[in-house]
Amino acid sequence: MYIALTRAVPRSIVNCELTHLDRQPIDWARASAQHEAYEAALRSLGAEVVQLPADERHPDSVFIEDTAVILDACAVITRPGAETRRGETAAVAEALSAHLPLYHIEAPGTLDGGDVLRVDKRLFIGRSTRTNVDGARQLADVASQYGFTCTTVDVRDCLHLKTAVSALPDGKLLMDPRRIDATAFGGAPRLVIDEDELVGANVLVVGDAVLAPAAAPRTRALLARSGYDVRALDGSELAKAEGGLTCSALLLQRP
Ligand code: CIR
Repeated sequence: MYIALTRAVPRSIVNCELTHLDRQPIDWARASAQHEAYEAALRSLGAEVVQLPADERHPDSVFIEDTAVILDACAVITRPGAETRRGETAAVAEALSAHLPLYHIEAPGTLDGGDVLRVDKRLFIGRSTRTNVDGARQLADVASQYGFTCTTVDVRDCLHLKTAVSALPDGKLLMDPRRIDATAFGGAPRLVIDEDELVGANVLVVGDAVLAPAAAPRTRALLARSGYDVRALDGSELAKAEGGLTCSALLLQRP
């Protein structure tokens, strides 16, 4: 049902960008093993995983989500907010061009895919330290041609919009309202993560399954009690690079 585009973990991940966390040693072998388990989980849910080779020149290139936004009938190649990440997009554009027509965010716009939350035909676009007003507007211009309604959301105390809010399989939101302007979502139904589990708000939805961080047991219990099919995944090593579970894949619906 899905093609999941991923990218192997480079050894240079130890030099990743950091915004909200202090640098801690990252064990490449452990990060790679967790990434392989992540890919295995995607396969077990019916996805075909297509892995791009590691790119040592770009320490954050495993976080492929930030390089493109998939909108069913097209993809938008981003212009990442961190200059060190701009060179990541070329290989992703080449891989995606086999599947979809491409649009590109142009300077002075910046946009990271981690700032784009899709709920059916709505896009919520985070304004963060990575995504600026011009980048958000360029994405909205493309997306509106494909029938999407776009709303911008201020991101306060986290890297990306999706660090603090995810959409569950039924469209309900899972969020940490302390770190974003939650009023932008109006009265949309929501679940609030456990307040001590900052990583709990970023979950990866594949069909009806919700892949949630092993490090957020209370949020997982809340999801299970609410009737979701929750699977725990350990992403602790890449979390030291400020990556959550959505960051390491781009999901394309198979035609
Ligand atoms: C960065 O700062 O760009 C990387 N160290 C982490 C990117 C995580 N990506 C995401 O949340 N979508």
